[in-house]
Parts: sequence; C-alpha cells; structure tokens
Amino acid sequence: MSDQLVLYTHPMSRGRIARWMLEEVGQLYDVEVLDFASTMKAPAYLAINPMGKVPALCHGDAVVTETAAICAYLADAFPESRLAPPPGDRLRAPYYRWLFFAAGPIEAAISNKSLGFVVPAERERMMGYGSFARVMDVLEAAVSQSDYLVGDGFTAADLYVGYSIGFGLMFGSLDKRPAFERYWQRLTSRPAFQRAKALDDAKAAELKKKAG
Ligand SMILES: N[C@@H](CCC(=O)N[C@@H](CS)C(=O)NCC(=O)O)C(=O)O
Repeated sequence: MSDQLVLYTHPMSRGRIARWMLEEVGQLYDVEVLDFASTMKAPAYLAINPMGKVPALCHGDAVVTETAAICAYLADAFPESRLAPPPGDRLRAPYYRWLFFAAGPIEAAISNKSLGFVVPAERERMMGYGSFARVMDVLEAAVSQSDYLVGDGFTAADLYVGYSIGFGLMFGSLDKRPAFERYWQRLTSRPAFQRAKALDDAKAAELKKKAG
C-alpha cells in the first residue's frame, strides 16, 4: 500500500491551511496545483473531490477533503507530531470542540458577514452560529484563556481556528481585537507556518507571472 501524500491545492486558497499542517507533521508530500476554472472542475479531480474545490489530500488510496478534516486526519495519522491529544484522552473534548466550532459556526459567521448578511435577531435561534457578535465573543474568550486552545501545547485545533482568525484579520471580516492579534502572532512565529507561507507565496507569484 502506498503511503504517498499528495496535496491538491491552489496557493490562494484554504489549501494554505493544509500545507501548513503538512509542514507541521514534517512528512514528505507532493503538491498538485489546480486551476480554479479548468483542472479543478475536470473529471480527474472531480473523482477525488466531487465538490470541485481545494484542498484535498490523498494518502495512498485514502482521500480526505474538507480542510478541518485534513488537519484532523494528519494529526491522527502521524501521532508522533503531537498535534492532537490521543484518542480517548479527555483533551479530545476541547480539541473536537474548537475544530468543529471553527469549521461550523466561525466559518459560517465570517462568510455571511463578508456577504453582508446579518441574521435577524428573531432568527438567531435557528442559525447554528447565533450571531456574528456572539461567535466573536466566544472566540475571544477561548483564545484569551491560555496560549493554546487544548491543554498547554499547540494542536491542529489552534492551526485551524488560528487560520480563521488570521484570514479574518487579513481581510477585515473579523474584528481586530488585541486577543486575536496576539494569538495569531504566536501561531505565525512557528517555523512550519513560515515554511508553508513561503512555499505558497512563491507558487502564487509564479502563477501570477505566468498569467502575465
Ligand atoms: N468546505 C471546504 C471549502 C473549500 C473551498 O471553498 N475552497 C475554495 C478555495 S478557498 C475553492 O476551491 N473554490 C473553487 C470553487 O468553488 O470553484 C473546506 O473547508 O475545505
């Protein structure tokens, strides 16, 4: 059985999160850069991710899509990288909690905010995230409690939640609260983040040059 890791991505996409995670686990991996309009919608890639979106990760014949799932999968597949509490450990509770909170409520709240959609107060009850303001307050409290979300070390939950914060700070879709800025600064000082960023920035520049 092949153990080859292949990341399908685009340098200006959530694929940056998956690449950062790959750099954190420290395994060799190949990268297939797809084009939004063509190869991402071609049958060969739709067979991997029928959503026609990136990122996707193949590990031998196993396929994982959804960025949060890719992070969780890699943390479990390479436990020596210590990016997740072991299965059965009570720290799996906050670990799952924050990973899923980011993939669900945070992602939806930020996307809707970017589109200018505000949940009417009487509808907050039926929205999984309630209101943008509530999500921001909960997130601020979570990243203010200690340096990391789970126990006393960095995990895939910090990586995924952190990127949502970093993305929001970069694109103005999240309040510039000092707790968010401190947390994001802490994460971006990690060598794996910097390696991943340099690789994706270089790939983005190459694509831009090619496009003229
Ligand atoms: N829920 C997916 C979202 C993936 C996603 O929306 N990717 C965007 C780039 S950030 C994409 O591939 N867009 C291309 C398209 O939809 O055509 C995840 O978390 O991985």
